[in-house]
Amino acid sequence: MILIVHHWDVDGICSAALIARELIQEGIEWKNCSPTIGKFILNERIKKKIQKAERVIFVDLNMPHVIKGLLKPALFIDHHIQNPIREKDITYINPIAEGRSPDEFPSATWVISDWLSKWNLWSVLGAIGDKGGAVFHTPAGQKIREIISRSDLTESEIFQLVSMINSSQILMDQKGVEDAVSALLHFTPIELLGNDKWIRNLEVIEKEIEKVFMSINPEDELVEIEFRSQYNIISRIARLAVWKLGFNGIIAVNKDFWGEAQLYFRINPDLVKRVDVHGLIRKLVDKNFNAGGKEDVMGVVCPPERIDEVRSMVKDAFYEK
Ligand SMILES: [Mn+2]
Repeated sequence: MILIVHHWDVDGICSAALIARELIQEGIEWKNCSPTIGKFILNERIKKKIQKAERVIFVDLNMPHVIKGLLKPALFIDHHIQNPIREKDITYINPIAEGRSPDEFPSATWVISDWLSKWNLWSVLGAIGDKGGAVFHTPAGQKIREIISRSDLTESEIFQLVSMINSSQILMDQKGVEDAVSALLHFTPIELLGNDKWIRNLEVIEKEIEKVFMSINPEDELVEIEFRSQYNIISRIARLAVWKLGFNGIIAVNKDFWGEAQLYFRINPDLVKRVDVHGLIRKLVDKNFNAGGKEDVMGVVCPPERIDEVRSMVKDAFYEK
């Protein structure tokens, strides 16, 4: 049996489906699983599954350390920036680590499709899942448009399907993530758009987000939102506030995400010259916070009692104090 271990996001799920379809065609028995949502380690459950497998295929998992001590043949396919893995019995496929441009390979699905010379809608779903609409303006954009135009779906239906496949991880539904691979294999894209469970998931997510937005003051330049949710909705909330509602900045805080606090800070892209988000991330990392992001967005996970310290540093950065 071959075990496919994949990321819990849309790219990971579609990458696993691309690999599984090849194995099915070869008549090879396979199973799939995903590490605990949000945790970049292999828990005991996965380690046991790996022990039982003859070979392992890791897809879209930015955790090259999993190879250490594996003791069986593996294929590691990724598109994250990494030092290339050179180890016995490990086949490593990552064009980005070999020096190719991340724009050419927006997702792990793209790497797999390129490697197999087989492209389909899953290749596109993974790329849009990872890069959003921006992927149309990359070197991969042309091919993505071609695949979409040959498919039965419109562009907006494809974005809808990406949200649907992504819904399980937002709701922290581990089994939902793992079952999604079989769903892709067994149903056509049109049928998937009618997947009852995913439709209900999206409704639950929308309701949770609406609840959070009820408390905001539309006059604020920097909107502050505080809530408690077991769902991983914080990045969607930050995007909605800036991209859809037009706020210049948002600080969103989930005070109790499975015992930890999450903070997301996003600014309007027009403000990236004024507000130094990279500098803020550096300051937080210097203080041992688990912070990461880009020029217009930043996320932190920390113990709840330290969240006010983060919040005041974010405000200082936004108001350039
Ligand atoms: Mn990916």
